[in-house]
Amino acid sequence: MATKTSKLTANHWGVGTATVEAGRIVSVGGHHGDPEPSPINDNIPGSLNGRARILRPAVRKSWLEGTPGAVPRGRDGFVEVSWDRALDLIADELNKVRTDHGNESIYAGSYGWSSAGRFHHAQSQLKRFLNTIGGFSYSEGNYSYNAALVMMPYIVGPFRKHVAQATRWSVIAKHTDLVVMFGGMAMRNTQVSDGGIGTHRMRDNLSACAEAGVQFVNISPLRTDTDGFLNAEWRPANPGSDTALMLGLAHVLLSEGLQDDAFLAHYCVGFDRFAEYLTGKTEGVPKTPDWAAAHTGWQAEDIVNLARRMAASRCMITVAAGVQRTDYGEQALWMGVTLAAMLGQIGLPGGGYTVGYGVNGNIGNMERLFRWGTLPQGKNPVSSFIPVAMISEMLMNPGGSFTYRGRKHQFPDARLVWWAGGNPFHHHQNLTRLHDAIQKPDTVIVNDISWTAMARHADIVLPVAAAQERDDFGAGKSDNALVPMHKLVDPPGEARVEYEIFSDLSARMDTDTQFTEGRNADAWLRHIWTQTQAAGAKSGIDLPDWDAFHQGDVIKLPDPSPDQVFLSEFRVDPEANPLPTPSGRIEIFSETLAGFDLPDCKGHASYFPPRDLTAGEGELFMLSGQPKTRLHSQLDNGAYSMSFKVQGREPVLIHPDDAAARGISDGDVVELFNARGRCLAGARVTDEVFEGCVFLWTGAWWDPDFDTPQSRDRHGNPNALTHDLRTSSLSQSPASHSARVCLRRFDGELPEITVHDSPVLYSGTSGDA
Ligand SMILES: Nc1nc2c(c(=O)[nH]1)N[C@H]1C(S)=C(S)[C@@H](COP(=O)(O)OP(=O)(O)OC[C@H]3O[C@@H](n4cnc5c(=O)[nH]c(N)nc54)[C@H](O)[C@@H]3O)O[C@H]1N2
Ligand SMILES: Nc1nc2c(c(=O)[nH]1)N[C@H]1C(S)=C(S)[C@@H](COP(=O)(O)OP(=O)(O)OC[C@H]3O[C@@H](n4cnc5c(=O)[nH]c(N)nc54)[C@H](O)[C@@H]3O)O[C@H]1N2
Ligand SMILES: [Mo]
Repeated sequence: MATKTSKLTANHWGVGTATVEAGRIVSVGGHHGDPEPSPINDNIPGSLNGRARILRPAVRKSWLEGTPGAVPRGRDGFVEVSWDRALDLIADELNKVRTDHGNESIYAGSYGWSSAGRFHHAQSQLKRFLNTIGGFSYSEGNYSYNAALVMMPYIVGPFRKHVAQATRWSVIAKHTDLVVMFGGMAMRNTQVSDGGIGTHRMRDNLSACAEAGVQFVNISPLRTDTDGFLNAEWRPANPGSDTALMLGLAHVLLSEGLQDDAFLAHYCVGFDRFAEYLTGKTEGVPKTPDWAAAHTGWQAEDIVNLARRMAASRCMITVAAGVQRTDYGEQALWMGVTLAAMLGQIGLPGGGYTVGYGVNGNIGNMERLFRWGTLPQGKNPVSSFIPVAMISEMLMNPGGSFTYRGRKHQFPDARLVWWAGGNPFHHHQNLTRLHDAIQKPDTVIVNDISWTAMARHADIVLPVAAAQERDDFGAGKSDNALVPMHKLVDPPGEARVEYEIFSDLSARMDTDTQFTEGRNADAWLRHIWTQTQAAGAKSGIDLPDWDAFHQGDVIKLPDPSPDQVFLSEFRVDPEANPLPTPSGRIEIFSETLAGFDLPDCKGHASYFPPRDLTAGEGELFMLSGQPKTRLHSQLDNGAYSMSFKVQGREPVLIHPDDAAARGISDGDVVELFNARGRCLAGARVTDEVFEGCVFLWTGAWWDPDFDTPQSRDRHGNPNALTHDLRTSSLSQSPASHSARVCLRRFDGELPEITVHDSPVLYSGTSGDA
């Protein structure tokens, strides 16, 4: 009989207890110390053992044959080769590009979430390796809250402080009367926290708020952006209209004299300049409730009533990250701060504003006590970079210029692109354009577990071990748990641990001494753990040695500031604790931003209508938020993710009236289309979505049929339809929530999903010669 063992693992969605039988993971359950473990664990066994697993190094056929353009990337088959051959080819390509074009022609921004684990972090491993050979062009920012990262420092201070120092939910339960949520607070998203989460606390903490009688207003196109137990009032507005709605609320406050003049005078600068815009003195249009109603779909009297209610209560305004992932997403952030400043409760317990509740399961619940040990990435001598969401732009315009944070920069000439631990054919917008753009470089290398759409666009594909196939430890960026991660099984086929791959490659590049520093993976783990122990000791925490830790259970540390109130020190004494803005105050008007003279971000919060609205792209708004059933595109072929698909397609939520108008029933396959692309999806007809909006979850592996018009995606990836314009020329952030689409029932012959199988593979020895 096969032996059965049970061991610990860690993922971005939490701690798992895995059962292994006969060398295979058969199930992953929750950990006993977690009140609400994530069912995303159920994706692990099926996906890691799935048909799309990459088992051997592979090289794109036409590229290997020396006719790289014969079949475009993404459509070609692959020849499986030996590790030696694959690594020799990579070493040759690296040397060629360095000699002919310099290291800045290596683009290794390699954005993506990869998997949990302090040491085996794909992107860090790749960057550390490339830094030993002279560096690479990199990317700045992320796809999550980039507009906030760039914008908040100008008006309040660094965004990462906002989330680390977010007012705790326990404080809200005690002090707050009313939480007004732009973009809601989706419980499904709080399954996840970057690097891992030891305890899912959100449901308990929000339940305490509900029990204490805190009222919630959910201003979001999706009712389920708050869970039923909160009894939130659901007040949807047109997507992209949050700034207009907030301006309407601000207009009511000002015209009824409900604003806090003392707060605006002591703690803020520039309210008067903003007020001129609000009242129409500048630009000629007063932002009255009637004006706001026309943009948002609200009734003017509801705007008046909500504004009065907010002024009469201890009120917390929240803006979800999703809201800044829209056209001009910076403005909703700035307007949220402006509105909260007018109410004058910033820095008071349970009042003010927060950006980012719900981005992960820890924000407002927990913060890390000290910095965990980490694999140093070394120094990158190359200074050329792009804002992360300009990938297609960069590939299409080598040497072209772009604006970012008020300055002009130049795109590198990316000849070699290397991705490890991310999937741009999941995360980027307008995928048919990315498909065209990725044809440009000379060489594309991808490390991944499975044959994702990105791996299919590579010239050289390296099969890597998954988190469950290597020893490590998990410790989330904003979490308090240290989790032993066990190698549960061997990697399948010839897949290898990335550290070993880069060690071998660095030997070929003569940089192995720098890359390994004489350590193997086990020695690194012990080294990083020793650093963690030392950091713990400084905070008065005594951690066991590596062996005792790794053989033991999860270690949980306390929240360093369980009564945290965001900006309370500033409120108490703004002279002694100024904000890190030019004025030291909240900048309702920013001279710096005004000085950049940008068309799409002025000196104060301003409303710009979403772009697709005027472009006539389609009659419905398409939202594409994070899926409940997986993390982004990871393990999409696993059991939990698959169990929600409709006839194999990703579900799209459609309002009953929008469905009826198009003869669509629940369970039908539908086609979404616009000027950029099209995809199939499975209809879920529900009144949980605002009329006029459809909601298609992100993360279905892109499965284009190149023989159909616009290379129709068979599976339901929203980025077949989204535009890849950025939020603004200030931050160049992705604006994936702003898309317009058309919708119809699909009555044609249903194509098979092909992306959950491997691409065409030619067996290897010919390529090995
Ligand atoms: N339309 C639309 N698009 C969006 C969003 C949206 O709301 N709407 N959301 C955006 C957001 S917020 C984000 S953060 C991005 C997420 O975008 P990504 O982070 O790129 O998405 P993931 O699916 O997590 O990709 C991680 C990849 O790493 C691989 N992987 C896992 N472990 C390892 C490992 O150890 N080594 C290697 N080499 N690979 C590994 C996985 O198989 C997977 O292919 O998507 C963005 N895209
Ligand atoms: N299960 C699961 N959890 C996750 C992730 C995952 O992939 N799976 N990903 C994690 C990551 S990387 C991130 S960044 C966070 C993202 O966290 P968020 O950015 O908060 O999540 P989203 O789902 O993109 O958006 C939240 C909601 O905003 C609403 N929304 C969209 N546009 C607008 C608008 O214009 N106005 C208003 N008022 N509302 C709007 C949508 O209804 C959407 O449900 O989630 C994290 N959590
Ligand atoms: Mo994200």
